[in-house]
Amino acid sequence: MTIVCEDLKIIKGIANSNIALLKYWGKSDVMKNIPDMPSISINLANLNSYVELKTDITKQLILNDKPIDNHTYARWNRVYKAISSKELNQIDLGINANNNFPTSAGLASSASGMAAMTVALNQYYGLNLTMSEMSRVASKGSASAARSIHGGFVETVISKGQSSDMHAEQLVDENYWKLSILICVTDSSKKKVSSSEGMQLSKKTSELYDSWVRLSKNIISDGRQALLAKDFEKLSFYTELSCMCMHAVMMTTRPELYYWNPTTLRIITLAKELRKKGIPVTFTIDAGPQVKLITEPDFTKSIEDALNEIDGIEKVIESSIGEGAYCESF
Ligand code: 2P0
Repeated sequence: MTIVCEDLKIIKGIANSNIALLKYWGKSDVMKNIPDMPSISINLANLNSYVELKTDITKQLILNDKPIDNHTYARWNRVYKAISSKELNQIDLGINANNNFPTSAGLASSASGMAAMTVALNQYYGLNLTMSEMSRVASKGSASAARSIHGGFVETVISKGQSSDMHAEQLVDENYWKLSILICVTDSSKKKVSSSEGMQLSKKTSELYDSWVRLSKNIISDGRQALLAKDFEKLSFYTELSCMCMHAVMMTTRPELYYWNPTTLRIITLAKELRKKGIPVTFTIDAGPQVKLITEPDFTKSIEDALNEIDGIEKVIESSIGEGAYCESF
């Protein structure tokens, strides 16, 4: 394998987190990380992961200033192996990863982290992979990471059968539709049940799972149409339908997965009240109690003012739709 960057001391991969407007929950192949249904996401410009590859140290694997745990090692190993065909314990580099937002709290830190690592390793090994190929590699670390390689509005592509695989493609870029996202953090502590674990439980035990798989395919095609037509009202409908169906599956999982807290529900109620007053706003919630409000930029300020009246919000992170993952070297 050619290493073109031997003279460099640090290669830094930078990638943004993403949120699915139209979600997936559940996998057809856990080992290969292949979802049971597609998803459509937006890239979040202000939620960033940085993965530095340090060529002057070896085998130091750090996430947010601490050595990585076994769970993170397994994720990183899958990405490293997909790029280098070697195990991570054979690495001749140091890896130092950081997020500028809470880790494992339902804000897709694994998506941005694995995407950042993929672009950095691609550069270090001089592979010149296309964005689609890097998306396929990133998916080995986390299915949602396939989406964080691209900027703008992104859809996953799943191929089934013997050589089953997944990657994501950009639908339209970040300039297609200027939307503003308000991420309302209601509890930044680490979630008790990880997405990977939760999805497997849901597939095994929720009576709603099969209906969810069928329904989500229609939600994706109708929602995609609304997005491409920039029809905010219709997109809101499908965004919330997707979110609520997914949470119904989570809540009917045994043991049940309640990712919400009382503040989560207060923010949902507020979004509906604001919409009645004519403000274009929709919400989505992932595997955690944070609520993401999506609006048009002119309405950001009035929504922020309304959020100030709600108890229990730790902080609100504002973001626009961001660009795809990239690399810096020095
Ligand atoms: C999504 N989520 O479509 C859904 C909705 C969370 C709720 O993708 O096991 O990071 O690491 O591949 O893909 C989060 O799960 O899980 C996710 P792993 P992934 O955004």
